[in-house]
Amino acid sequence: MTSGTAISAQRTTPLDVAAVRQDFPILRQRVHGKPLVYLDNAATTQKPQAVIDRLVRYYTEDNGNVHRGVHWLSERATDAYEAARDIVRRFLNAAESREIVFVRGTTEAINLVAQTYGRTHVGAGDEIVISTLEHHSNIVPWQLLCEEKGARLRVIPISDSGELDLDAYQKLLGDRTRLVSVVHVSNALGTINPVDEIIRLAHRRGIPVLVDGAQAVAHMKVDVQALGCDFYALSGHKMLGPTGIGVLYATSSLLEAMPPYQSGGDMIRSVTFEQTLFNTLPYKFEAGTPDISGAIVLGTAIGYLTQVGLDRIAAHEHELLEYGTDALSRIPGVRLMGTAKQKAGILSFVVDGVHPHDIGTILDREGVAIRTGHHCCQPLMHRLAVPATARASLALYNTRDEIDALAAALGNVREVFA
Ligand code: 7TS
Repeated sequence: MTSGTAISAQRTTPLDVAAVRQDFPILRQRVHGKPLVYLDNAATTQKPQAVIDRLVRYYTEDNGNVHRGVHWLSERATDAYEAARDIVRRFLNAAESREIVFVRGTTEAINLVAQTYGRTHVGAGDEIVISTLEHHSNIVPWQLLCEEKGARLRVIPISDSGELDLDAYQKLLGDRTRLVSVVHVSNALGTINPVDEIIRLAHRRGIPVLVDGAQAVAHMKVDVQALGCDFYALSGHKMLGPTGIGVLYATSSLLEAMPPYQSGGDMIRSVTFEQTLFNTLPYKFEAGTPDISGAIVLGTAIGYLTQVGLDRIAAHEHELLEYGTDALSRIPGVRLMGTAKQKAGILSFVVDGVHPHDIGTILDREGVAIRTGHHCCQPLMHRLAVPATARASLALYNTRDEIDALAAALGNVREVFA
């Protein structure tokens, strides 16, 4: 879409969910004799046919190792791999494609920063600021680093509705703060954090900020330059792409100054037994044969998301969130967890007298897939004083009918335990 008219049409025309659903073959399945209602998108999203086809086509026509052969297939695979990097760059609006490092996922992206930037910049007595909303993958790497260095983890508290306390955040920032690392959208509660403000406040003191974008990029437009973040992490499988591929965005000045993460082939310029010179960005951080097909297919997934339009996806999911919030609030005994004003499509809840695991099992019999448990956010569960929640998480292909199916199945849960 290039014309102004087409772009404004994209903003105003609602998403055609029926057409979108046609693109996702897995959604046609029946589970236990019932139509599949897939509401576990925060764990992983389903894949459109275009993504599946591209994966098959890669191994049918394009497979070769990248950056090494002069032969046709190697060049073809290299071109597609580097084209995918540029698709990611455009998607995130990064300034340069060398700021896009392919990794396995958000977890690896955060570990990379902890092990490279973290190990060179954090020392005894220094502090790293995270928040109560973080996934374990944005807690444990910092905890390990702090243990190694004698540094301290500081945690931004939240309100009962699941919003960050920005006054407390400002007070946490000090001369010893070396990094702020916060989630963009909470996977457990759906809270959309004011990351622009968080970054602005950190940058006033010259502190870099990492944003965990795992739950944001498939649901809203993200512009890393507009945000001004220093690092942004994402997972391909949560944005219609395959598992095993993800991205670390970092500004080129930071990446240049960081030591390599893993070492071996592809990340070197020259090796002697005495000395190794590292490759240029981003290859310095991509040791070994990467997930070539994963990166290429992630490019296809991004193309799909962009074509449908992230503004339309966000509007559709917001409408469903409101519909679902209303539907669940009417069910006696259901208590919604996380009622932030700015929320993405996540409905986390508990049901009086029923363990979340039992909710999940009963819903599964109705064909409704949700996740139950602590969602890899045990400190957050502790703060909310619940051991676990049941969580329905939305994506572009979900419908009001599916929310109705969730609400009806939840009615059964209470009958079973009445
Ligand atoms: N950060 C957030 C906010 C996440 O939601 C997840 C995965 C991760 C990081 C880790 O991503 P990975 O792709 O490296 O594993 N969240 C979930 C979830 O909510 N249910 O299953 C995985």
